[in-house]
Amino acid sequence: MRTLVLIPTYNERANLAGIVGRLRAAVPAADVLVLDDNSPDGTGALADELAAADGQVHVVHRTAKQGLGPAYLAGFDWGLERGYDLLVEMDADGSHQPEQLPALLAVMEREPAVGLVIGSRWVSGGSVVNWPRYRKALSVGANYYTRLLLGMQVHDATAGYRVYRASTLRAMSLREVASQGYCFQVDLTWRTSKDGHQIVEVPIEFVEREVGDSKMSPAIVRESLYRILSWGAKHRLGQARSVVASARRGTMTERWHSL
Ligand SMILES: Nc1nc2c(ncn2[C@@H]2O[C@H](COP(=O)(O)OP(=O)(O)O)[C@@H](O)[C@H]2O)c(=O)[nH]1
Ligand SMILES: [Mg+2]
Repeated sequence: MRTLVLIPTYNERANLAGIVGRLRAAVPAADVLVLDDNSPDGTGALADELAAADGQVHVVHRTAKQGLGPAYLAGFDWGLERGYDLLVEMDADGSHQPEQLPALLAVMEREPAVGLVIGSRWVSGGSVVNWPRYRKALSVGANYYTRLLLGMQVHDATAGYRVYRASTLRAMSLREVASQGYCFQVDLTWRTSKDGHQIVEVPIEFVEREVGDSKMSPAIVRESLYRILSWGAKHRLGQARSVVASARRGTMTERWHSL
């Protein structure tokens, strides 16, 4: 299956060559697309050099930092237009180990019904290395909050290491996706689940970056809290309405039988 690995970057000059090299060695058949948001540190120029040296590496230059969501949406468009079968999301900072990608891809090869494979930190066998306590709490808390509101049986809905089957993305109204920050991951997991596609979680070891800075910010956390709450409120309200409707139907049936 033709595979495209999407790597969003913002100020990842110190990490990019290493991660692309490891990826090309681990999964030589996969093509790579770097999605750079005009990083001030020159990551885009470095990506151009990598692309010039390797025909399987490509770059999309975006004009400004607009968040992970819009960058990935541009990458999906690029990949779907070119007929890739599998679209992979992977961070540039080494947290997602390219050597673990074959295990994720193997599920797609083996199970045609699966629409999304998530590299999961929070299933048995998954782990996180070198994360400060507050980051671990944030991730565990975000996943608990997501499960409470949306009721999905996914343990790591915020995970950024994942493989989409092209058909999953084609069936989705990607134009409607407004999430900018990391809640983009929950947004697409929720859409995938509502569309009835099977989601499989494969345990991964997530290793915190050693070089460069995280782009996580209070604004990203606020956006997640707000958007997930609004999806959850709508979902739970819908559930409540259908319970009331079926209770009413039950009452009507009882009345009918009592006549
Ligand atoms: N293109 C683009 N990439 C981004 C943006 N924000 C984060 N990234 C990339 O997304 C990946 C994950 O970001 P990171 O800061 O490591 O998040 P963390 O692992 O949650 O701390 C990295 O490859 C970043 O360079 C953005 O606004 N635009
Ligand atoms: Mg990171």
